Formats: sequence, structure tokens, C-alpha cells
Amino acid sequence: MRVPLLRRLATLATTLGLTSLGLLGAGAAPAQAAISDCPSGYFCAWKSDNGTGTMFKTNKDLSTLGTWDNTFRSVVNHTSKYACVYDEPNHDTSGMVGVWDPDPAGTEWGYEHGTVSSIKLVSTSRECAFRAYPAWYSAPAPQAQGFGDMNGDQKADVVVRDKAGRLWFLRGDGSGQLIGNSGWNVFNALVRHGDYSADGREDVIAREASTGRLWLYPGTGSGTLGARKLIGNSGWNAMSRLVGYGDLSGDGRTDLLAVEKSTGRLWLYPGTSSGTLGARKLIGNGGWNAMNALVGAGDMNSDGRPDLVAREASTGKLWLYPGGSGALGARVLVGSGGWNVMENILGLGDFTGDGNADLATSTHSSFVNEMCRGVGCHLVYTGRGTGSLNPGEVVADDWHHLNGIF
Ligand SMILES: [Ca+2]
Ligand SMILES: [Ca+2]
Ligand SMILES: [Ca+2]
Ligand SMILES: [Ca+2]
Repeated sequence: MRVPLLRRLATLATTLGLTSLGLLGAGAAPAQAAISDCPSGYFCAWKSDNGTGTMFKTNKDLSTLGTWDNTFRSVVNHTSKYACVYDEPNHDTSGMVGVWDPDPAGTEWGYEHGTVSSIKLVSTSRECAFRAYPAWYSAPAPQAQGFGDMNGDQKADVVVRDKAGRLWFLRGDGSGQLIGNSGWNVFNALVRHGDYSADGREDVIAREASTGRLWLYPGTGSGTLGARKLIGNSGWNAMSRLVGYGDLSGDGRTDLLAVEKSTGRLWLYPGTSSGTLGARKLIGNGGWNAMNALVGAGDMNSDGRPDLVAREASTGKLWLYPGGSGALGARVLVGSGGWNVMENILGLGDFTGDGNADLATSTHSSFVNEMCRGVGCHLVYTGRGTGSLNPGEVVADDWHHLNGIF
């Protein structure tokens, strides 16, 4: 069906796209002939409201429609892509933008408004009005942090999984690079925080939903990932959370933390020189299921040891658990509430360039701020170097319609 695409401007939410004029379901009488006429892989349209008369079809992007300009009254998107329809030519988003969902079976058709002037077929709905990935900007840190930086330029990077299962590397200059063509949606946890394979390059760890297996994707040092290696045979779905932490065990190697779903216990899986994980050690007796976000945030309190940030589900409070020698110290409140409006909380080290570790977030639908509201607002919380954070600042509004940011 056709859905209007939300597009937020800097100061307020604006809706692009007309309200759908409705959808005729499969089997509606006048649609049968029209649907069967539209070949698989094509977006088709008619000048009539009932799919009769001459048929328009395309299987590629069109920046103008020639004699078909402003004529579409009924359409079928018989493709596996999202069909973006623009009131303006050249896919210009200053006018109305509508999105027809993929309909690979070609069984649904609906009304258009006689206003379409260009068409684009894309893999994710956000690409109708945005790039596939959001913009990410980071300043160079004064010194290498050992995590947050996959290409070794001392600028913190972000990795994004889109809804089509592609993986994008955001190097911090607003650009994005495709580093995974497809298939990444089979994972139900994606973790990165430093070097697990002991080659000095930051890696990614991924948990396969269907098998509970854990895979190491070694970083190549340029932002891309090398051939994966199995580091956990099974059972990892017993964990409600996986956290790339940094070195807690004190041997200089990056460790993984995991919360056991059934017990609420927190386990440390020590990193080894081979990229595998060593024998686990209990570092939290229970209660960790009360936390609905855990972030390996790096050294937030400037004592030279990485720390853990945790969000308490019942209160929306943010706690800092200072890292010690193989254990976490007594927690300190660093966010008094309201943090449950965050969809993602990212620990990427210092990305503002003052030497203090920061946090980056993106929001759920319930977020409201004079600069941005709803899903996909991106806020930066600069660290003070003491463990506490400065108030969040909205810096972007296009972190929505994605399937993971880490
Ligand atoms: Ca970098
Ligand atoms: Ca590595
Ligand atoms: Ca370690
Ligand atoms: Ca610390």
C-alpha cells in the first residue's frame, strides 16, 4: 500500500505525502485484469481509477514521465522494491513523496492522485527521501582510544544496519560506505568495541538468531570486514544482552560482557590472543535484567579504565558502573531519568575532540524536543571526564527507518 513518508525538518515534524486514497484488495473486481497485465518486476499505472485502458510500466528509476506526467490514477507495484512516487520531477523531495510497499506477488493495487512526476525503486523506504544511512560527524580524538575507530584515523565511526540487511560504515564526515551487501538481518545482536583478534584493528561480533552462534568479523583497518570466524558454537541466545566492553580483565585484551536471560547474571568473557573467548567469569550475581540497555562506553570517568553505562528499565535512569580490575565498582547515577526515550545509546569514545568520552543516542517515537520529535532524532551527550554528562543536544533528525546502529 501507499504510505506517506515522514520527513522531519530541523525545527518541526512535517509530513510529506498525501493521505492514501485507499487500497483495493486482491480480487476486487476491476483490478483483476490490471494486475495480471503488470509484469513481475514492474511498477505499473493507469490513467483510469480502475486499472483499465493503456498501461504504463517501468522497472527502473524515471526522473520524468513524459506524456504520463501527472496522469497516474491507479497503480500496482509488482516488484520487491519500494516504489517512491514524487509530485516533482527528478525525485525532488520538496513536493509530496509517497511510498508504495513492495508487492512481489502483485496482488494489491491502489489509487494515485494524478500528481506523480517521477519514480524511484529502492531497497528501503527511507531512501525515497534520504540516503540509505544517516549522517554521522565526529571530530578527531587527541589520542587513539582502541575502540570506536575502525579505520584508524582517530575519528569515531558508526556502523548502521538498514532494513534491507545491508551494513554501512559511517566514517564521521557525513558519508557512508557499503560494507555488507545483504544478509545482515539474520543477526539479533551486533557488537563492536575494540580489537578481539589481536591485530590492532577493531572488529565486529554478531549473533545469529536462528542458531545462537557467535561470529567474529575481523576488521581490516579500513572500515570493511574480513572473512568471519566462528567464536561461539551455540547457546548465545540464552543471553539477553551482549556488550563489547574493552579490557576489564586487565590483560590488555578486549572482553565481552553478557547478561544471562534466565538468571539476570552478568558474565565476563575474556578476550584471548586468537579472537576466541576464554572461560567466562561471573561479575554480577543477578539483577541485570532490570537494565534495558548496556553500553561499553569507554573510560567515562578518566581513571584509565573503561566503564559500563546501564539504563534501568523501570526508572529510565542511567547508571555508570566504573570498571575496576576484573570487576565493576559501585554504580554512580549519571542520568536522573528520561533515558527510555532512547532507541540506541552508543559508546564511541571521544568524538567531540576534547579527550572526554561521549555518548551518542537516537530516539523512539515518544521523544519530544523543540528541535526534533519522534523516531530518529540523533542526540549527542558530551562527557565531562568525570563520568557525568552534559545535557543532550539534537544534532540530526534522520536516524530513523533503520535496523540497528552500533
Ligand atoms: Ca575512524
Ligand atoms: Ca581485530
Ligand atoms: Ca581482557
Ligand atoms: Ca573509568
